[in-house]
Amino acid sequence: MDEKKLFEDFKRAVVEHHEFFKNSIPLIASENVTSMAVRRFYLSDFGCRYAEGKVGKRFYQGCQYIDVVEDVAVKLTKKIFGAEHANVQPISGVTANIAAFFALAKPGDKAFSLSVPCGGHISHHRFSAAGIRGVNVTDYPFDNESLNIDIDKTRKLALKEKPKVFVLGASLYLFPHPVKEIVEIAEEVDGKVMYDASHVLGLIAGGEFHDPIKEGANVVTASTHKTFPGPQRAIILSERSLAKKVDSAVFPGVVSNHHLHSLAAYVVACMEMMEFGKSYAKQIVKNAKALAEKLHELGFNVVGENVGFTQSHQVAVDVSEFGGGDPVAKMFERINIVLNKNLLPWDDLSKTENPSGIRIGVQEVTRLGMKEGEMEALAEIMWNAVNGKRSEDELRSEVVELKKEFTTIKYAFEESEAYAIVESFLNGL
Ligand code: DSN
Repeated sequence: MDEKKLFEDFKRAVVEHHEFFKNSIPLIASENVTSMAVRRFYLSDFGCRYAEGKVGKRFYQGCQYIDVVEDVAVKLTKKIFGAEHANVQPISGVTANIAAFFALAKPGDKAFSLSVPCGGHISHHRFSAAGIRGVNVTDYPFDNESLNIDIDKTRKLALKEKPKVFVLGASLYLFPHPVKEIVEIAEEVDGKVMYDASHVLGLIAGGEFHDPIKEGANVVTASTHKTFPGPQRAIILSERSLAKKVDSAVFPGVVSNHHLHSLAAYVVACMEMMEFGKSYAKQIVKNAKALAEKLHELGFNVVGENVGFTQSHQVAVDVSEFGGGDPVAKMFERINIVLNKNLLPWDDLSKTENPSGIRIGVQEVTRLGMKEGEMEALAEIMWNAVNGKRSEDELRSEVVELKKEFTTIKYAFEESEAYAIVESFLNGL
């Protein structure tokens, strides 16, 4: 092994990764950038510590201040989302979903989830969280016109199959799911509704999407780093009656220690969303709509033409006519536009390698300050790219030029303010 070469490769990759993202338009719908204030906490001593168990009931000494941090995280989470109970310990969305399935179902129980082409996340299925709990999953009937769950067919199927868990929320998530209607069906068959809000958590916090808790979901799981611009971890919200089951499914079920530096960072992200969440979420949805409309006007086959394209941070485009999602996503990467290929509701799983679609998320570029004008400019570059109207070198230069003015994080506290803000906030609690 040439260790010197490995180290050189590592150094180069670190530098070039950061250079690439500085000069790129990031459109992966599951990512976001954290503020410098949030990042400051990644480096704190909390990241060197352990805190197994509950606040005030730990298995390690030295947790008295960590207890305060976790208590604040729980209180802010309950306040932002109007939840009776919050568990802030899961270290990822999949971990949260495994815990939720353990809290809500027994091995052999049935669940309804959206198929992956219709937007369901892998953890809603047998090859991940649902399968780990031994839950048997049936796909919801889906309506490709309204791009949503077909309620009448779902009700008929539910009365026959009597699922214990109805999973809502999605990875390809353009329109709010019919939570109230699914809650009614769940009540008829004695099931529970588990809503995976990972993608839209920031939109919910900002009041720009529906509110699954108000609409009756029993458990809400969510990662905290997509439209909610926090560190990479997750939360579970639930009604009070499920609190014990959720908590013991999380610890000792799926976490021991729970990454305390990012827990402290999450508190700062919560405070930022309480301050800036409304305006940030509003601009995200405006940007997604503006991008979808311009892409459509230029000639792209944007998904959802008859239903207004999107109500979230996402836009989906069927790019079959340009060779499919795989070559198109790779071509965009070559010109510094970063997005992913995506199955669409009319694809079957045999198209996983080269699905019909691409998925675009505008939450990160919005956080960097882009508005409707930049969405239009971006759409033009994308159209010229798929039509080969300019060379890739020219298009890359246009991307770099467009990105130049958008390299600092908006809707956020300054790093220099972070400690003072945390202090004043804690005083006010
Ligand atoms: N797979 C991620 C997404 O892009 O939706 C979520 O974990």
